[in-house]
Amino acid sequence: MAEPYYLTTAIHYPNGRPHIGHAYETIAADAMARFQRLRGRRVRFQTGTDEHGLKMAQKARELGTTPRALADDMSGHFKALFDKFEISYDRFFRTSEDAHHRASQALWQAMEASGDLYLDRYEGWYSVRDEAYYDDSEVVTGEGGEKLSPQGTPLEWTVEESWFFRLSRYQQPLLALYRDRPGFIRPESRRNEVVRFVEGGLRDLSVSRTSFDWGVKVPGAEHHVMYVWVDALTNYLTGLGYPDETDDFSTFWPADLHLIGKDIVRFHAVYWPAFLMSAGLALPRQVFGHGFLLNRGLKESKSLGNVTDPGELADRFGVDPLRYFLLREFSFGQDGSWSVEAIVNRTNSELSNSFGNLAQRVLSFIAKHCGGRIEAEAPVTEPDQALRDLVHHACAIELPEAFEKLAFAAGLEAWMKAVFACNAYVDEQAPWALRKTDPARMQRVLATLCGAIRDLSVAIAPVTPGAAAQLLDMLCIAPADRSFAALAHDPAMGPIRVDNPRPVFPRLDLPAEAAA
Ligand code: ME8
Repeated sequence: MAEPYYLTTAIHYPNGRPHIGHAYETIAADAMARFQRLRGRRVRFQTGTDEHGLKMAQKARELGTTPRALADDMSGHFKALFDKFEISYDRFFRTSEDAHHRASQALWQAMEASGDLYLDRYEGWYSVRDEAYYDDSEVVTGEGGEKLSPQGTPLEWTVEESWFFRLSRYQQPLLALYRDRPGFIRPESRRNEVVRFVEGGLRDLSVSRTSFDWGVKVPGAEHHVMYVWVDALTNYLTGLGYPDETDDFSTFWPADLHLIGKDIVRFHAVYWPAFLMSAGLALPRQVFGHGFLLNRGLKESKSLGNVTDPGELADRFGVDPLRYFLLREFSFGQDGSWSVEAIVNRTNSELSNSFGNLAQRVLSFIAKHCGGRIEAEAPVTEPDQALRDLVHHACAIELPEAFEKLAFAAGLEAWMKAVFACNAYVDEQAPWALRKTDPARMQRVLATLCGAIRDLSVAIAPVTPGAAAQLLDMLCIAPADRSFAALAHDPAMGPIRVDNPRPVFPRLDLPAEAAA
């Protein structure tokens, strides 16, 4: 039985349309999900929308609609975007689903049964934008004297009756967790931040609100709704059928990976494991906090007029090039700055001119001059073997090792080096010239290249699924042979057939506004 692998993205606030940061995170998670499937694992991949809380309630009021109508509308935009980007989720989760209310209440009751919930009064700062509480020590004073969070979001002084979670009890268990499982929080810099935060002491956490009702009702105290992060985090359990003892739950919990942005690491690496310990549930294996995307170095915002619709970028540049760009250009744990020039340059130099051109030249030559068939009988020479070894090492070893650590850019760099090596081999072996002088050797060279293109296509499939599938179709590779295990078995490939070759990575033009 294949080893299970459960990964999740954050669930996104549908208080507006999706932005490029949402696309970035979900594309990375999708690449990981596809990668694990190609490694033979039984993958469960969940994404979705986080629909409760004050932020949603306020936005709906501002728009003169209800939170539910806003969530229905915007959640649809997220789903449509993810479908456009070929996100292979198994479950698109919405926290307004009835089953989720029941699951959140079950988790609550489990924490209550452990003696970790008590009723008191909350007095302190709250940021609606972050849906987060801040300690006095974290508050910053703005230029006009206004109180701000460390992220610069506005704070309101909040006083209300509230249920509290005994987070303070979990300081030592959490520190032990970080110590005993050093891979629990990644990358290292985020782990260090969390350890410092927890070492500084933990205060009990306010986990319910009474001033609005758009949320999950607290069992037995129905004028309270749960703090939105309590129900939001529970989504990872509800999607598997919790609290029922389902097969999905026993197969896939604990999650292998929660993939999230750096701004919400505290919720996933401090609150979430504490809730789970309290409820007696197993802890996820890893929380990875990726970096933020900036638009030419700036945060996107309505006031700057630089908000980009990721769907529009996909229409202009193509889904596969955009996915490749986002994972290749930036080191995944760190922030990155993108621009249309960078997308065009990266696509043209690596996908169009290098990989796409290699595949197109080789496959169309075989179609045109060899009747679409190759039976390489000439012996394998040293340069052929060297190329095979290099490509195989990059595709079957270096890229997988890097992807396993979410080092997508490093994995793709190894892949790109193999593409360059193929192009150098074409130049050196000059198969087009061999057609007249040594046709048997020509067949061997073309066969070597087809084997390389097959390996390169399988390895890149998690990142550019559409183009990779087209190339593998053109090479007539059976679906069962499109996996990392197949690469290990057959570095040479048997008789080769090429069907209907066509370019898969057209060159992009710099858009007029960028060229200007
Ligand atoms: O935080 N670049 O939702 P969200 C990269 N509902 N990633 C970014 C980004 C950017 N510019 N901006 C945001 C929430 N993100 C909660 C999560 S999970 C139980 C609840 C990332 O819509 C952000 O870090 O504000 C988060 O991982 C995800 O997008 C959703 O952000």
